[in-house]
Amino acid sequence: MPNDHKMDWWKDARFGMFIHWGIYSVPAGKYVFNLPNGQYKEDITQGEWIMNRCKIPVAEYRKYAERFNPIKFNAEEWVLSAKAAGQKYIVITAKHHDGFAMFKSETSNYNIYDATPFKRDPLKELAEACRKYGIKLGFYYSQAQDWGHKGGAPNKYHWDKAAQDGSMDAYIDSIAAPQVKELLTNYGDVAVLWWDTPKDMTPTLAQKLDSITKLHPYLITNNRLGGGIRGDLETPEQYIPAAGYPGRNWEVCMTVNDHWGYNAYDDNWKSSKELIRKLIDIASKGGNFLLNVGPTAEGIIPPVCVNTLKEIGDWLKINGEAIYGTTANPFDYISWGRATRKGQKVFIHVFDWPKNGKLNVPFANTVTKAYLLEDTATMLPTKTIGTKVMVTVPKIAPDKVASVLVLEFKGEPNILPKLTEGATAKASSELDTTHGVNKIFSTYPKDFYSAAKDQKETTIELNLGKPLAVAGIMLAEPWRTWENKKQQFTLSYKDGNEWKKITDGTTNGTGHTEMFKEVTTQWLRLQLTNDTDPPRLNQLLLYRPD
Ligand code: JFZ
Repeated sequence: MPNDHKMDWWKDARFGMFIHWGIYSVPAGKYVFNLPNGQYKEDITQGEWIMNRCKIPVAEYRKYAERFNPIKFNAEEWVLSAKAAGQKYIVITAKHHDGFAMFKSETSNYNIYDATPFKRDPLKELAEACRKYGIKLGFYYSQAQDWGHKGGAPNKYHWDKAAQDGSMDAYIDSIAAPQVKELLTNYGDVAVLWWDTPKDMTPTLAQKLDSITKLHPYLITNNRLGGGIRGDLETPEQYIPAAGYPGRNWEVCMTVNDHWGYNAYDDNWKSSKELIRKLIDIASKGGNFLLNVGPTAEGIIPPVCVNTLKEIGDWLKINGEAIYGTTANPFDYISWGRATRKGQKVFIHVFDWPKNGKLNVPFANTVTKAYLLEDTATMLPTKTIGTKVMVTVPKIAPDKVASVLVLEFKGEPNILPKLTEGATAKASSELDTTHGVNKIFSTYPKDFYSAAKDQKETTIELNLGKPLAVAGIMLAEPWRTWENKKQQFTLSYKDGNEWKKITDGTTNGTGHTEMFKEVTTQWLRLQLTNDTDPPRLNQLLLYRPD
């Protein structure tokens, strides 16, 4: 019997910690290739995929287990770091693609208890610490890819055939299914099961694992089991969907530097400011943020990461009410910030503080109270002017990263319709009827417009129905970060009979949002060029002047 409320805590939580930890933390990103001429070549770019990317034979890779002894591992410290960051749940790699189990498994002795000098079960200790500090615990399990057991996917890419070739059915029956049962029975309440890379997963194989999870009605699973099983949430990786994921629960997973597993050479750390604003952007679109740490082989979360997480937590200590338990931005896009809602409160997260001390919020409701979360005792003057509420705020921004203004209002948000409401479009070519140009108006993320298959460019003309003031555009695109796609775009408006350029640029294939000097027009033209594929667009949104 589906449990409709199982997602409630998860939706309220908004922010979790992802932990990629395994014996791949021993090489810490470095692999030395011995070359025939006695020379050698060093690669320091690796992480949790080192065994695959460096085609390390199984027997050689297993030696990392003999050197894995994380004596500085302290489960309570990890859980308290998550707590200090304001993260409400933890998802840790119980088994990643290398097939090594980070828990005491009766199913395979290729695990941390039996195959390393550590002789402890870190998942047992983490489960206890999570219960003690009220943090939900979830397990990442690589159900398909397993480079350490015969039959693990991807069969056709095995580089150590003698040790890896075998039946995937047998692998699922003898390794994956029994281990998933162990994880869901030996560690108390498991809140989330995070599958990954469903290579070669057929509906039959997926059913073998899905049937186990069905015995746990409160267990949340993601969309990466395969075999057509959608799970409870979408998992955009390393990017924030431009328009969120209307109609689905979704969770952005992201690294703090450029690696999931520990890489001692990667110090391209994102700042707490950047990460706080990503958390706000994600929450303003109704999503969750699963932010990763990659502990060392000693069992230490890199201090720079702990500090950055602490700074995020310090911001949430003051502004958590504007993130936890909120829903998506009720009104139009705001270029100078973002918005979340909780009932009759709307939280305006201001990134760019107004020099003139005036904030114009695009909704026309009666505001009963306006104040800053930083100083809830001081009421701020407001005035409704047409379709906006103007709030007079202090000259100095209370917070350098994001200052939260709270507006308590009456009624349902009374906002102007989207500029694309009632708009029509025509395109120079379409792939087929299911990828017609009208898909650009669909909010369903899987819908997309595509130009005809032999086209590398397309022109889309928009008729807004009447002259409207336009000052921004959002282009949602269907690709993922690692696909490194890009599209050149030029946006123009019709002035009399002449097309005049508004802006142009290049996207990164995962979406592009840009504000520009406002124009009032009924006709817009978007020219898209794509060097590798027919141009595509999931969605197009236009924004009013702020
Ligand atoms: C996967 C893992 O391979 C990676 O190691 C990490 O655990 C991340 C969270 O998830 O990364 C992916 C997942 C999917 C694709 C590529 C990388 N994909 O769909 O191409």
